Amino acid sequence: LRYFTAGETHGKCLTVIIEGMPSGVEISLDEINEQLAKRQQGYGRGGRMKIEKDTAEILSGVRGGVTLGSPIAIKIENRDWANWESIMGTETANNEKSVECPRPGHADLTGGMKYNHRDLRNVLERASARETAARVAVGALVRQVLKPFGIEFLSHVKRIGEVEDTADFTAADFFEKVKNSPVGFGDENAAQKAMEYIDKIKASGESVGGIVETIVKGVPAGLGSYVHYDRKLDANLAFGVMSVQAIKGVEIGMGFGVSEIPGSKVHDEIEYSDDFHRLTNNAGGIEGGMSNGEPIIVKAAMKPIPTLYNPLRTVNIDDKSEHKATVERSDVCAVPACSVVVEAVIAFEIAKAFLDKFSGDCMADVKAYYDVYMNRIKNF
Ligand code: EPS
Repeated sequence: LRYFTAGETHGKCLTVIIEGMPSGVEISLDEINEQLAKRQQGYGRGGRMKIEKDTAEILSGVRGGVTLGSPIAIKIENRDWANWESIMGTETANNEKSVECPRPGHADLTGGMKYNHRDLRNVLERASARETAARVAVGALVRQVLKPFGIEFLSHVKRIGEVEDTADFTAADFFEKVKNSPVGFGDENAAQKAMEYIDKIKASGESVGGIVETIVKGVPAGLGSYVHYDRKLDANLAFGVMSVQAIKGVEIGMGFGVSEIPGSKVHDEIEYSDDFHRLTNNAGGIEGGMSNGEPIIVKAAMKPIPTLYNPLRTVNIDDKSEHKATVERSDVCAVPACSVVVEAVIAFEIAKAFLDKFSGDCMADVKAYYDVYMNRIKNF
């Protein structure tokens, strides 16, 4: 399973091609569009989200709502293109919105040096997190392979700047509350504080990051492998999550916490009743690079978006004079959106590991392999 994305933030559209989906997967376009809409929401987003209404158009690889086994192409239009056509046209383009003052923290400067772009717009157009809309579409598509096997994905925001949501995600109504929270929190009081904090940050011309957490339930033991580095599930999850714009840290299970306490408090004791399971889940569902049957828990830290309305110091790349960084319309806080994106890239890595393990050209074969394997390990 693999995919490619293409598209500039103010270009005509985002395009993605997904290859390696088995045939016979029932596809709901509504489920893809639901995730795209979710990515657009959240307290602290900027003006662009008022322009866009992200919807996926499936161009190939699906017939009558069922995958054919051939590559699947998806298009997401940029409504803002109407305002940028003369600047971003592929045939003719003017320099009206050229960028010479790179934003600290963005790809602008190094990207310009590397690709020899004197107009740094050529860098930011592709480095922008707009590209994550395409990846959300991929995640929403491939998780439809996993759905019949009872694998589900849940995400929430754990922190926005100095405000932490300490509520327990195992509480019965936690994710119902998350769904209705403008900041993706499970605790309403903490959510209120987070929104006030975002208002304060916005008023001071700042931006803010946070921590998001994804929980994957129903993953069978044995995805990934201990035998080779590039087959380790945790390594591939970390790769996928780190590849999301603005992510600076990834933790699995207890994460960095494992460095602070003794082994007996870290490792999850094993019990047998009907099947093997762990008494705790500090490992976050992964041991030896393999899923162990417990929920997979991944946390990611997002840095504040580099575009500041009260910009930082930088240098004009043409005359080398001291300047304030370019102010490009942006979001004050995109952490709730980031939780949707992180969930999507995790869905892709889990689907990839699942189809590596239960490889088949059609869903009937995938299901047959799955059943044989599950039966065997049940009697282990
Ligand atoms: C984004 C669209 C972009 C940015 C944001 C993500 O739209 P525009 O640049 O037109 O405002 O809001 O991109 C960034 C945060 C960034 O640093 O580039 C989106 O669709 O998510």
